[in-house]
Amino acid sequence: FTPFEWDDALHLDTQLTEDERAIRDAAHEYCQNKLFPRVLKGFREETFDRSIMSEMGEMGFLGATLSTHGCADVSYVAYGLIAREVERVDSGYRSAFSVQSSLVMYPIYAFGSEAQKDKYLPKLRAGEWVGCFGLTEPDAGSDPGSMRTRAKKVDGGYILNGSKTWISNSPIADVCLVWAKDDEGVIRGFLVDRGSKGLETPKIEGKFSLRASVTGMIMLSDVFVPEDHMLPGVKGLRGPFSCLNNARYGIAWGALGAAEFCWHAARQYTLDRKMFGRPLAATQLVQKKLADMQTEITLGLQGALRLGRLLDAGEAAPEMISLMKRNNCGKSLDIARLARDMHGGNGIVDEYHVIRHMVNLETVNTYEGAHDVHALILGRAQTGLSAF
Ligand code: TGC
Ligand code: FAD
Repeated sequence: FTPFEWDDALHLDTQLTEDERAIRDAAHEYCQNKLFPRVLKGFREETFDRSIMSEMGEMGFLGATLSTHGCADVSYVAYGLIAREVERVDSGYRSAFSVQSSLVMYPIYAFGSEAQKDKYLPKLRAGEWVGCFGLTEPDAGSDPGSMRTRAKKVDGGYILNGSKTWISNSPIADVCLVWAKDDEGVIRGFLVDRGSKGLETPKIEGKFSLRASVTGMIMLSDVFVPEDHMLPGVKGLRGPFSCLNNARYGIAWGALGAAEFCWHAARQYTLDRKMFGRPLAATQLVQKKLADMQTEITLGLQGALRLGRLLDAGEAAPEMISLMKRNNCGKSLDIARLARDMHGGNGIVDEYHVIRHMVNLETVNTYEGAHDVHALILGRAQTGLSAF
């Protein structure tokens, strides 16, 4: 037998290619040296430092799986490893990375015209422009098919009316990808540029979760969008869901980054903290909690890696993504709650970071398909019965 590595129990490291390890290490260094020092201020003041987008662009993170317009053309596994490193610092920073890459750049790449790709992809890749993805509405969350936002055909384009809510980055976005129903009731994607008359993107204040990410609404009041701003290559819910597949996959890795931070912090804290004359880590209850964290994280990472390899081979199904997104978010949230408890009173202080991860993971467990909604997707896939 080889010696046991407590923090890489099933040797994830040796299952990666040399390129993937190099990308992970570069991402780790950037995230720890550049992102981590800013997160307390961002979270306390509920602000997102816009320059993070440009830095991620410089690092080649944005749209990294795409193969055109200067994008890095890395594997899905490498994309997942970046998400894990970013979310090890904060789920809100990973949100910024996911939205730009999977929810804005990917649909332009997959469904956009050549002119749309040429106009948007280079600027989004560089982080020079920020994009946002408007699907959710005040009365259409888990059921986006019931959206009310409308795109009425007029001479030379469309008039958009409606409102989107809970939109990551909308207050700072240069372009909003808005999903709306046309005159036939078919969902289409529209690229709405900042400055369009009738467009407003107010910030949502008072979040207790994901405070280092800016979230807002998209209000559309008779906004004229030229014909060539509609994504020509996709119709129906398949459009937004195709983007969500990629983002949900990244979250399956990312959530585990946050969980790993919490696990390592709980281990160190209970090794250092003495109570009843011995380290907390010398107690059976604490060791059981650490063993549970280690087990779930190890299994979750293996699942995420397997899914990434299937995506890279073009052999993944959306239900696989639901399974891993649901499992890894739910397990990471449990781990963060345990870590918070193991820190005792200190666990509620932001300088120990575990409570920030804990409250962030409440959002991560809800967005991109709530935990129970993914259970219903899996339930439908194995029974043939829709229970939504
Ligand atoms: P359903 O009948 O299942 O499907 C309608 C059409 O869509 C197609 N489709 C998919 N295509 C590709 N990938 C997928 N994962 C797909 N899922 C469905 C399907 O084939 C069908 O196509 P067609 O051509 O036959 O019409 O639709 P439904 O209305 O019954 O859907 C139910 C349900 C629950 C599965 C779905 O609505 C759902 O997933 N709800 C969750 C909503 C959600 O995830 N919202 C996310 C908003 S964006 C966000 O949260 C960003 S946070 C970003 C961040 O900050 O990181
Ligand atoms: P609801 O759909 O009202 O669900 C409430 C509860 O009911 C959940 O627990 C759900 O699991 C449960 N539920 C729903 N339907 C059923 C059912 N049939 N059976 C049993 N239980 C059910 N959206 C975007 O479009 N773009 C973004 O960039 C974006 N960013 C976000 C950022 C943040 C910080 C947050 C919090 C959300 C964001 N969202 C975004 C929205 C997110 O995707 C939605 O919040 C999510 O899809 C859930 O919708 P809802 O909030 O309307 O909850």
